[in-house]
Amino acid sequence: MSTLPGLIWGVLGAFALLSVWTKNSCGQEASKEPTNLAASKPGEVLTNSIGMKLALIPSGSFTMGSPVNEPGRSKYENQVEVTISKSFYLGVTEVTQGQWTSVMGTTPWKGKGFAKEGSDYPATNVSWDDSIAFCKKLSEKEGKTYRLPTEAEWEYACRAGSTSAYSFGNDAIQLSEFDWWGGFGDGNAKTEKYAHSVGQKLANRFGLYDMHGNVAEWCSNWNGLYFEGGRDPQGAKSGEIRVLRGGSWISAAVACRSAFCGGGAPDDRGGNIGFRIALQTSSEDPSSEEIKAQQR
Ligand SMILES: [Ca+2]
Repeated sequence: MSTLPGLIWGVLGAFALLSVWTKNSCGQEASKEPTNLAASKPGEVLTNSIGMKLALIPSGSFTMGSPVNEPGRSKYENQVEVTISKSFYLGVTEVTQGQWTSVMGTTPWKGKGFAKEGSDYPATNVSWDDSIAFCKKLSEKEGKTYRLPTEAEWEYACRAGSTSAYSFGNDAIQLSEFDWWGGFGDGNAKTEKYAHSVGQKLANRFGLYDMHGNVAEWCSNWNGLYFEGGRDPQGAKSGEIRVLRGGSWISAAVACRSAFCGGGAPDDRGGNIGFRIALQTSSEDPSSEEIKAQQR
Protein backbone atom coordinates (compact mmCIF):
# COMPACT_ATOMS: atom_id res chain seq x y z
CA MET A 1 0.00 0.00 0.00
CA SER A 2 1.08 3.57 -0.33
CA THR A 3 1.06 6.63 1.88
CA LEU A 4 -2.68 6.69 2.24
CA PRO A 5 -3.30 3.72 4.50
CA GLY A 6 -1.00 5.06 7.15
CA LEU A 7 -2.67 8.42 7.02
CA ILE A 8 -6.09 6.88 7.18
CA TRP A 9 -5.05 4.88 10.17
CA GLY A 10 -3.92 7.94 12.04
CA VAL A 11 -6.86 10.10 11.11
CA LEU A 12 -9.40 7.63 12.26
CA GLY A 13 -7.45 6.89 15.39
CA ALA A 14 -8.23 4.26 17.91
CA PHE A 15 -11.77 3.43 17.17
CA ALA A 16 -11.87 3.02 13.41
CA LEU A 17 -8.56 1.20 13.50
CA LEU A 18 -9.70 -1.25 16.08
CA SER A 19 -12.89 -1.94 14.21
CA VAL A 20 -11.06 -2.64 10.97
CA TRP A 21 -7.71 -4.11 11.84
CA THR A 22 -7.79 -5.66 15.25
CA LYS A 23 -10.24 -8.25 14.14
CA ASN A 24 -7.21 -10.33 13.27
CA SER A 25 -5.56 -9.86 16.43
CA CYS A 26 -3.33 -5.65 18.02
CA GLY A 27 26.72 5.81 17.08
CA GLN A 28 30.02 8.29 15.95
CA GLU A 29 32.47 5.69 16.54
CA ALA A 30 30.35 2.67 16.52
CA SER A 31 30.87 0.29 17.81
CA LYS A 32 32.31 1.36 20.84
CA GLU A 33 30.18 -1.00 22.69
CA PRO A 34 30.53 -0.96 26.46
CA THR A 35 33.20 -3.46 27.41
CA ASN A 36 30.97 -5.12 29.97
CA LEU A 37 27.38 -4.96 28.95
CA ALA A 38 26.30 -7.05 31.91
CA ALA A 39 27.46 -4.25 34.20
CA SER A 40 25.47 -1.63 32.38
CA LYS A 41 23.44 0.70 34.57
CA PRO A 42 20.01 2.20 33.97
CA GLY A 43 20.36 5.54 32.33
CA GLU A 44 23.37 4.48 30.32
CA VAL A 45 23.30 5.55 26.69
CA LEU A 46 25.51 4.10 23.98
CA THR A 47 26.16 5.52 20.54
CA ASN A 48 26.51 3.09 17.65
CA SER A 49 28.32 3.18 14.31
CA ILE A 50 25.71 5.34 12.62
CA GLY A 51 25.44 7.87 15.44
CA MET A 52 22.28 6.38 16.86
CA LYS A 53 21.90 6.72 20.61
CA LEU A 54 20.32 3.83 22.49
CA ALA A 55 19.31 3.98 26.16
CA LEU A 56 19.61 1.07 28.53
CA ILE A 57 16.19 -0.14 29.55
CA PRO A 58 16.49 -2.14 32.79
CA SER A 59 14.74 -5.46 33.26
CA GLY A 60 11.59 -5.39 35.39
CA SER A 61 7.89 -6.07 35.63
CA PHE A 62 4.89 -3.93 34.79
CA THR A 63 1.18 -4.01 34.07
CA MET A 64 0.58 -3.90 30.33
CA GLY A 65 -2.72 -2.54 29.04
CA SER A 66 -5.08 -0.01 30.54
CA PRO A 67 -7.60 0.06 33.41
CA VAL A 68 -11.27 -0.18 32.40
CA ASN A 69 -11.92 3.42 33.48
CA GLU A 70 -9.19 4.97 31.31
CA PRO A 71 -10.80 7.47 28.88
CA GLY A 72 -10.51 6.34 25.28
CA ARG A 73 -9.59 2.81 26.22
CA SER A 74 -10.52 -0.10 23.98
CA LYS A 75 -11.51 -3.55 25.10
CA TYR A 76 -8.40 -4.92 23.44
CA GLU A 77 -6.20 -3.26 26.08
CA ASN A 78 -6.70 -5.99 28.66
CA GLN A 79 -4.36 -5.64 31.59
CA VAL A 80 -1.76 -8.38 32.05
CA GLU A 81 1.29 -8.70 34.26
CA VAL A 82 4.48 -8.80 32.22
CA THR A 83 8.09 -9.42 33.18
CA ILE A 84 10.87 -8.16 30.93
CA SER A 85 13.61 -10.51 32.11
CA LYS A 86 16.60 -8.99 30.31
CA SER A 87 17.73 -5.43 30.05
CA PHE A 88 18.02 -4.12 26.52
CA TYR A 89 18.93 -0.97 24.68
CA LEU A 90 16.30 1.00 22.80
CA GLY A 91 16.81 3.89 20.40
CA VAL A 92 16.22 7.16 22.23
CA THR A 93 14.51 8.44 19.09
CA GLU A 94 12.73 7.07 16.11
CA VAL A 95 15.15 5.99 13.35
CA THR A 96 16.05 9.13 11.43
CA GLN A 97 16.29 9.69 7.70
CA GLY A 98 20.05 10.19 8.09
CA GLN A 99 20.42 6.89 9.90
CA TRP A 100 18.22 5.09 7.42
CA THR A 101 20.09 6.36 4.38
CA SER A 102 23.50 5.59 5.91
CA VAL A 103 22.48 1.96 6.25
CA MET A 104 20.11 1.36 3.36
CA GLY A 105 21.23 3.94 0.81
CA THR A 106 17.63 4.81 -0.04
CA THR A 107 15.14 7.63 0.63
CA PRO A 108 11.65 6.08 0.85
CA TRP A 109 10.05 9.34 1.99
CA LYS A 110 11.33 11.40 -0.94
CA GLY A 111 8.57 13.00 -2.95
CA LYS A 112 5.85 11.63 -0.69
CA GLY A 113 3.11 13.77 0.77
CA PHE A 114 3.19 14.98 4.34
CA ALA A 115 6.94 14.39 4.53
CA LYS A 116 9.75 16.79 5.36
CA GLU A 117 13.28 15.89 4.33
CA GLY A 118 16.35 16.21 6.52
CA SER A 119 18.75 13.99 8.42
CA ASP A 120 17.01 14.51 11.76
CA TYR A 121 13.49 13.87 10.51
CA PRO A 122 12.19 10.36 11.13
CA ALA A 123 12.39 7.80 8.35
CA THR A 124 8.80 7.41 7.14
CA ASN A 125 7.11 5.49 4.38
CA VAL A 126 8.96 2.42 5.61
CA SER A 127 7.08 -0.84 6.00
CA TRP A 128 7.50 -3.50 8.68
CA ASP A 129 9.40 -5.53 6.10
CA ASP A 130 11.63 -2.51 5.41
CA SER A 131 12.35 -2.05 9.12
CA ILE A 132 13.38 -5.69 9.43
CA ALA A 133 15.71 -5.24 6.45
CA PHE A 134 17.24 -2.21 8.20
CA CYS A 135 17.81 -4.23 11.38
CA LYS A 136 19.37 -7.08 9.42
CA LYS A 137 21.75 -4.81 7.52
CA LEU A 138 22.84 -2.86 10.61
CA SER A 139 23.29 -6.13 12.51
CA GLU A 140 25.57 -7.44 9.77
CA LYS A 141 27.51 -4.17 9.71
CA GLU A 142 28.19 -4.20 13.45
CA GLY A 143 28.13 -7.92 14.20
CA LYS A 144 25.37 -7.43 16.77
CA THR A 145 21.68 -8.19 16.86
CA TYR A 146 19.50 -5.20 16.25
CA ARG A 147 15.79 -5.86 16.13
CA LEU A 148 12.40 -4.30 16.60
CA PRO A 149 11.13 -4.29 20.19
CA THR A 150 8.25 -6.58 21.06
CA GLU A 151 5.10 -4.63 21.81
CA ALA A 152 5.49 -5.62 25.47
CA GLU A 153 9.02 -4.17 25.51
CA TRP A 154 7.72 -1.09 23.73
CA GLU A 155 4.96 -0.41 26.26
CA TYR A 156 7.32 -1.14 29.16
CA ALA A 157 9.78 1.38 27.73
CA CYS A 158 7.02 3.90 27.00
CA ARG A 159 5.58 3.71 30.50
CA ALA A 160 9.03 3.92 32.14
CA GLY A 161 7.48 3.02 35.45
CA SER A 162 4.26 5.01 35.02
CA THR A 163 0.79 3.51 35.36
CA SER A 164 -1.10 6.50 33.94
CA ALA A 165 -2.60 6.95 30.49
CA TYR A 166 0.56 8.70 29.31
CA SER A 167 4.09 8.43 30.67
CA PHE A 168 3.68 11.93 32.11
CA GLY A 169 0.25 11.45 33.71
CA ASN A 170 -3.39 11.29 32.73
CA ASP A 171 -3.98 14.80 31.40
CA ALA A 172 -3.71 15.02 27.62
CA ILE A 173 -3.29 18.77 27.95
CA GLN A 174 0.41 18.04 28.53
CA LEU A 175 0.75 15.97 25.38
CA SER A 176 2.15 18.83 23.29
CA GLU A 177 5.04 19.14 25.74
CA PHE A 178 6.02 15.58 24.92
CA ASP A 179 5.15 14.98 21.32
CA TRP A 180 3.55 15.89 17.99
CA TRP A 181 -0.07 14.84 17.53
CA GLY A 182 -3.51 15.80 16.24
CA GLY A 183 -2.55 17.06 12.78
CA PHE A 184 -6.08 16.73 11.48
CA GLY A 185 -7.67 17.61 14.80
CA ASP A 186 -6.76 19.98 17.56
CA GLY A 187 -3.18 18.90 18.18
CA ASN A 188 0.10 20.78 17.81
CA ALA A 189 0.66 19.31 14.32
CA LYS A 190 -2.55 20.97 13.07
CA THR A 191 -0.62 23.69 11.27
CA GLU A 192 2.44 21.54 10.61
CA LYS A 193 1.10 18.38 9.05
CA TYR A 194 4.19 16.19 8.93
CA ALA A 195 6.47 14.14 11.14
CA HIS A 196 8.84 16.50 12.94
CA SER A 197 12.56 16.29 13.65
CA VAL A 198 13.08 13.75 16.39
CA GLY A 199 13.79 14.59 20.01
CA GLN A 200 12.43 18.13 20.11
CA LYS A 201 10.05 17.51 22.97
CA LEU A 202 10.44 16.18 26.50
CA ALA A 203 11.71 12.64 27.07
CA ASN A 204 10.20 10.06 29.39
CA ARG A 205 11.95 8.73 32.50
CA PHE A 206 14.00 6.30 30.42
CA GLY A 207 15.22 9.16 28.25
CA LEU A 208 13.11 8.16 25.26
CA TYR A 209 11.65 10.78 22.95
CA ASP A 210 8.50 10.81 20.85
CA MET A 211 7.00 7.65 22.33
CA HIS A 212 3.45 9.05 22.26
CA GLY A 213 3.31 10.60 18.81
CA ASN A 214 5.27 11.91 15.80
CA VAL A 215 5.46 8.58 13.96
CA ALA A 216 3.80 5.36 15.01
CA GLU A 217 6.41 2.64 15.50
CA TRP A 218 6.59 -0.90 14.18
CA CYS A 219 7.02 -3.63 16.77
CA SER A 220 8.26 -7.17 16.13
CA ASN A 221 5.13 -9.17 16.70
CA TRP A 222 1.84 -9.85 15.00
CA ASN A 223 -1.19 -8.05 16.31
CA GLY A 224 -3.20 -10.36 18.56
CA LEU A 225 -6.73 -9.84 19.79
CA TYR A 226 -5.60 -9.43 23.37
CA PHE A 227 -2.39 -8.60 25.16
CA GLU A 228 -0.33 -11.57 26.31
CA GLY A 229 1.22 -11.54 29.79
CA GLY A 230 3.98 -13.52 31.42
CA ARG A 231 7.72 -13.55 30.99
CA ASP A 232 9.02 -11.86 27.83
CA PRO A 233 5.81 -12.29 25.84
CA GLN A 234 6.47 -12.44 22.13
CA GLY A 235 2.92 -11.60 21.07
CA ALA A 236 0.76 -13.41 18.58
CA LYS A 237 2.54 -16.18 16.69
CA SER A 238 0.75 -15.50 13.44
CA GLY A 239 -1.52 -12.98 11.81
CA GLU A 240 -1.87 -10.57 8.96
CA ILE A 241 -1.31 -7.32 10.85
CA ARG A 242 1.93 -6.24 12.52
CA VAL A 243 1.82 -4.06 15.62
CA LEU A 244 2.30 -0.31 15.47
CA ARG A 245 2.77 1.39 18.85
CA GLY A 246 2.33 4.95 19.95
CA GLY A 247 0.26 7.49 18.10
CA SER A 248 1.55 9.76 15.38
CA TRP A 249 1.44 13.41 14.30
CA ILE A 250 -1.99 12.64 12.93
CA SER A 251 -3.49 10.86 15.93
CA ALA A 252 -6.10 12.01 18.39
CA ALA A 253 -4.83 12.20 21.97
CA VAL A 254 -6.53 8.95 22.98
CA ALA A 255 -4.54 7.13 20.31
CA CYS A 256 -1.31 8.44 21.82
CA ARG A 257 -1.85 6.67 25.17
CA SER A 258 0.79 4.21 26.40
CA ALA A 259 -1.55 1.22 26.03
CA PHE A 260 -2.92 2.11 22.59
CA CYS A 261 -2.21 -0.50 19.98
CA GLY A 262 -2.47 0.00 16.26
CA GLY A 263 -1.32 -2.05 13.33
CA GLY A 264 -0.69 -2.41 9.66
CA ALA A 265 0.05 -5.03 7.05
CA PRO A 266 3.75 -5.88 6.77
CA ASP A 267 4.00 -3.94 3.52
CA ASP A 268 2.03 -0.89 4.65
CA ARG A 269 3.81 2.43 4.44
CA GLY A 270 2.75 5.90 5.45
CA GLY A 271 3.88 9.41 6.23
CA ASN A 272 3.08 8.80 9.87
CA ILE A 273 4.74 5.40 10.19
CA GLY A 274 8.33 4.73 11.27
CA PHE A 275 10.19 2.68 13.88
CA ARG A 276 12.89 2.58 16.53
CA ILE A 277 15.22 -0.34 17.16
CA ALA A 278 16.39 -2.43 20.08
CA LEU A 279 19.78 -4.00 20.87
CA GLN A 280 20.13 -6.80 23.37
CA THR A 281 22.69 -6.46 26.14
CA SER A 282 23.73 -10.09 26.05
CA SER A 283 23.51 -13.30 24.04
CA GLU A 284 20.68 -14.36 26.31
CA ASP A 285 18.22 -12.56 24.13
CA PRO A 286 14.88 -14.15 25.03
CA SER A 287 13.56 -13.45 21.60
CA SER A 288 16.65 -14.47 19.66
CA GLU A 289 15.07 -17.39 17.83
CA GLU A 290 12.13 -15.30 16.72
CA ILE A 291 14.45 -12.49 15.67
CA LYS A 292 16.77 -14.80 13.79
CA ALA A 293 13.76 -16.21 11.98
CA GLN A 294 12.62 -12.72 11.01
CA GLN A 295 16.05 -11.82 9.68
CA ARG A 296 16.52 -14.92 7.55
CA1 LIG B 1 6.65 7.77 18.02
